[in-house]
Amino acid sequence: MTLRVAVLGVGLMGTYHAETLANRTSGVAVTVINDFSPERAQEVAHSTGARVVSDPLEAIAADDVDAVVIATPGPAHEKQVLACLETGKPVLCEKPLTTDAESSLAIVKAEAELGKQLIQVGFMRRYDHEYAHLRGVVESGELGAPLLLHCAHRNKATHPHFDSEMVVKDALVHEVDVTRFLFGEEITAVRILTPAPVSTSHENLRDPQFAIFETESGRMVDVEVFVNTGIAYEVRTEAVFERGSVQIGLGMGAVHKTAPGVWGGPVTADFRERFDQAYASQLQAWADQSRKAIASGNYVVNGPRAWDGYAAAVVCEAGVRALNSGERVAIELPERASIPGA
Ligand code: ISE
Repeated sequence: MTLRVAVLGVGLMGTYHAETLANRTSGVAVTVINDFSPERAQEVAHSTGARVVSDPLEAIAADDVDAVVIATPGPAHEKQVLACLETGKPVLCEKPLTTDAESSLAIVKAEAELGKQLIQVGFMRRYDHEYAHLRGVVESGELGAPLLLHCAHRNKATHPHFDSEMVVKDALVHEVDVTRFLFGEEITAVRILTPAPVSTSHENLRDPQFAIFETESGRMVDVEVFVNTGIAYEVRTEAVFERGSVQIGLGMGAVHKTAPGVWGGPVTADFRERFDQAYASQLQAWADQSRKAIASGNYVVNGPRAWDGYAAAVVCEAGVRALNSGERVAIELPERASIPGA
């Protein structure tokens, strides 16, 4: 069967997803495009062979739609994800799952009550070969137990309206998920330090920021998030184990030796370039899993689930409190097992 997909929201990410689905994902047809801008929707529909549906809920319910990719702005997610649950359609929702922890938990519970795993959250780093390798090293135990993570997350530039809280909710959220993914445990406290800002910062933007996470077993993670380096897109993670360390994201694919005494290689300009393979693998895995679920009636999500979106929302909310207070903020999640099926 061909999985007929609606893409909601065709800004930067949605357009990239629609094109990846249409041109580089097997077993998929993009049938419906929705966007608040009719011209934009028409443009992407034209290039992907889809039709435009102007109402997002109608797009989700459409007969020629089996599954949905949500790339609309965060505040629209809650209603749209709930509509996917109501119509029983698998959905890949870009982060954030919703904009606050309370509504994310409501979604976790609604999906659990339905008894069908329909929601995957777009934490695409889990599909990046290097992160998957690192998770493999943790799982194999070959270097002993992991103890620490050192992370750097640098963007070349952000929009002028990108503020301090967005550094946490939009950028640091990836390290929240990476920490939970690599260590396989929840984050229990967060602290955010704000060093002297880069001169291009403004009143509402503390940049860079320095976050420290503690996890259930007492492991620690430090993260530098610097979203206006003016240089390039760099995401690095070093895991320190009992018997060694592993570093990823060095961009060491090809090392060039050029001018005398100079060596180096290309650095990626933005996250689409750096994580292109992860985004494409994520969509292919999600499409394969959705086709299988629809054919068998057994709905299972192997990627990050609604619970992962919820846990990230809880940590980010605490992160914003930590940012504003300068204090260590403890985090309490309900027991996942207390919501059977979550
Ligand atoms: C963006 O939304 C992403 O997901 C990128 O991975 C991140 O680096 C960037 O800071 C975010 O704005």
